[in-house]
Amino acid sequence: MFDENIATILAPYKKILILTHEMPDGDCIGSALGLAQGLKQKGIYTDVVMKTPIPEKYSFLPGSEEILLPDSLNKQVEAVIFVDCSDMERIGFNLKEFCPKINMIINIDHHVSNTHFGHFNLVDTQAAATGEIIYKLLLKMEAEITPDIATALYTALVTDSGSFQYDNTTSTTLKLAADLLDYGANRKTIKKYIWENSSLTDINVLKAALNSLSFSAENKIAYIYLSLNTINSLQVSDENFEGLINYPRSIAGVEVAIFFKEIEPQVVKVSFRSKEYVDVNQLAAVFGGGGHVRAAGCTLSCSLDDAIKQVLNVTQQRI
Ligand SMILES: [Mn+2]
Repeated sequence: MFDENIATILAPYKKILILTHEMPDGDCIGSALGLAQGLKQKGIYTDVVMKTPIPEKYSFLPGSEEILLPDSLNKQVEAVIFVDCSDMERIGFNLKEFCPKINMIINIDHHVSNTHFGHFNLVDTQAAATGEIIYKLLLKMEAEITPDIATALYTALVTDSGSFQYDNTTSTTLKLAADLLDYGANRKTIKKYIWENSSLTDINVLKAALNSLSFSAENKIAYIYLSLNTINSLQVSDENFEGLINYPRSIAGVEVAIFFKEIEPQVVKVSFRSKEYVDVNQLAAVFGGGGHVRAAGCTLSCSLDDAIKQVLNVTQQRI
């Protein structure tokens, strides 16, 4: 954690980049937009850049229409804030290639696997969402928490905490969420866009995923998988996968839920969730990935069948 005032650190820079991870989720989008609006009040102008367009369900967030793709990056930019990224690779593109002049890196995150890659690192692994850290930072900067900022940060909190159900939810999370409602977070709109907005494709992907549901280790491991063929035939985009892993996770007696997704021939993305005792951050690290104790991921370069075999093997040893 750093005590320096972020506004002072950033004051010499004309334009600052805010970057988040690939396949943006509610936490990184809400955190980035909330931070951008807070900094703007202090005369600090930012470009929020993400590798891919945000999922449609987050399009209600004020400022989301101004999010840029890496192609439109300002090559002269010298300062960058990484939001919700455990390491620099999480942004999904080579920053040095796009912005060779970067000389100030600020890292704001809550992943236990964070590598403290910044010149300044604001990493709080107790925070349920990066949005919690951004909120505290904005208060410290004496930014005004507008209804738009409150909506962005509430979205970050409510999505990364699984609607305040996951173990990362603390009394602080709930207190901050209550504050954000008082500041005018638009809870009804958030609810409508995020949880009452499934497309037919979402449901077809869910059908295919549930069709694959399998068990291991006396039903303590439950997993689902989607092959590249299935994904192509359903014309799926990244956002259709969100939340699928909660189905195997929700089954009584299951400790570890795993979702295998073949994204290219010989490339399989794996997501892990655990309930009580298996540290899936360590589990994902075996395959070069990471994340949180109860939620993590990794990517394997092999066939879907091989990925399932290898990952189940390692998981079984930890059950
Ligand atoms: Mn997060």
